[in-house]
Amino acid sequence: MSEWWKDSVIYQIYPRSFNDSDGDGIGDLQGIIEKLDYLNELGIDIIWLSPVYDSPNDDNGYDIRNYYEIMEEFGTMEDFDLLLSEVHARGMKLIMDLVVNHTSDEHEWFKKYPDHYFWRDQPNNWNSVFGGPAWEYSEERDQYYLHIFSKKQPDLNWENPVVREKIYEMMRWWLNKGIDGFRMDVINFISKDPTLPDGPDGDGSRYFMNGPRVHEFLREMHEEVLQHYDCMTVGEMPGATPEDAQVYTNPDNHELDMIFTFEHMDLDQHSHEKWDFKKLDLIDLKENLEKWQHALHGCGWNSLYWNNHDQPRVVSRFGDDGKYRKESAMMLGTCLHFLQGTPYIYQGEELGMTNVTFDHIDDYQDIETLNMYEEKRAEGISEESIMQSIHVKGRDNARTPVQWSDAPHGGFTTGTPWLKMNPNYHDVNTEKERTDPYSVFKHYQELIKLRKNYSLIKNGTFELLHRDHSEVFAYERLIIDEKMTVYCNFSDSHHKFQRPEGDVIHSNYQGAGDGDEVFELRPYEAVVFYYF
Ligand code: TEU
Repeated sequence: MSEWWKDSVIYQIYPRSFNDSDGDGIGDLQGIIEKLDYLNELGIDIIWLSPVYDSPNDDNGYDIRNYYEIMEEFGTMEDFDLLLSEVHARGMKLIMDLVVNHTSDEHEWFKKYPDHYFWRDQPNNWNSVFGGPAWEYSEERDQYYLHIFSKKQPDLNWENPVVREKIYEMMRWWLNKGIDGFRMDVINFISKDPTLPDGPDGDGSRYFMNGPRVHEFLREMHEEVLQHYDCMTVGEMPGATPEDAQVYTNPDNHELDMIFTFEHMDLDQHSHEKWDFKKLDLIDLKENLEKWQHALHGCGWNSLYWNNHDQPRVVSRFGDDGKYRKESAMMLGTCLHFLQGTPYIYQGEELGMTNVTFDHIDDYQDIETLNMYEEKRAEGISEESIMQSIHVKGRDNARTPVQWSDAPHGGFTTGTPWLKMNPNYHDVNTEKERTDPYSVFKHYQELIKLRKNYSLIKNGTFELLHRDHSEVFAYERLIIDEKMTVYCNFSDSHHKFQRPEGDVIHSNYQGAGDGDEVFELRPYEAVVFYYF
């Protein structure tokens, strides 16, 4: 089967915040259908849909109550079928989120089958990702159950073959409908050390990340399900190293097509504590991406992303969301899209959408943010300092609704949005972006086209240039007698370099690369030279 995902650009939709068709303030499937022509115009190939299954929404759909039903607020199964056929009619593909490390505690399996989960008389010392212990006491059973995420997300016990078969059956059911693959939520957490030992300082990750049977389970899933379909898979994998990724994504191993690493997302924080942030050192980022480019070249496959529904907006994070918002949003796009791998665009990234700074905790909705707030307040940490962390790192930064126009609520809804809009929607919205000749949207359109015109981007080797430069990320892509040189200025300073060979094929500035011997990079300028 052809590896079509290697030639594709993927667009992630977080349905709750994408487009609301019925005025209840929550995005829905009909809302997505209304915007398929927009996505087609952008030029993307594949849509990744964050969970749309029936859910009590403790974690916005990542807590699934029924894998075979659509969440009421999002529509019906008929709406889903229509969405799928409309996506296919436009020559695009659709992949679904597969959340099978855990279910909702309201899933019928949790009520009926204790052996599908982890129950113990005594909990171990693990902490949950969303704060507090990873074990919840049930009076009914007089036992504790394991939940690595919220207490409404009990972990499934993959040691039980019945659980695995039920999951495979559900995957077949969706693939038989014609979907084109899965993004697999924390899929490297599915195999736990069955003795569930205590971890250092309550950190159990060494006993559940990349656990003892994870490769066996994924190979079984491939054999039982995936190999029978022309589909793609991407595994979300916190804590996966390049060496792990080589095993997961090497086609000879029959596991997954690619994974999401977290390494480059964790560079602006101290240790594993996401709220303990520090300024990104660009050299760390360059060396990290270099490591991944080299590790998977010729033996696996990278996914390329700056953004998703869990991460702050990249233009605010690694760019400049003030004076150079447009320039830096474009530069970041260029920097990522010329690497080897499959690029992911998260909704609104193509507009240069930014983080938000709501003043009050009541304006936030995310469980991780709200739990952290409570915990830190109880520890006596100041309101001001907690709010600052939320402004920098909170997941709701990515979840404010997509800004379609200058109309009330950015044209997202005629009702009241479930999460407040970013107030900058008057300046940043799709209508403006599509008419403005200098726009982030048009820049992304071009990036997507360039990948299709130059196979070097897909196949070439990667060489980091100017390794020790702390403000410029430059690299070369090479194959036989073709070469691309990419220069990206991550600062508002001017920098001069010797001009590489070739013609300028892409930039975010007029007159980029001008000069015989030497050329200048202006603030947040990106320029790509092509030589053959
Ligand atoms: O995220 C997994 C994950 O590790 C995140 O919790 C991440 O550490 C955190 O968001 C950083 O702030 C996946 C989903 O993408 C996320 O939305 C879910 O909340 C989580 O799994 C549980 O399903």
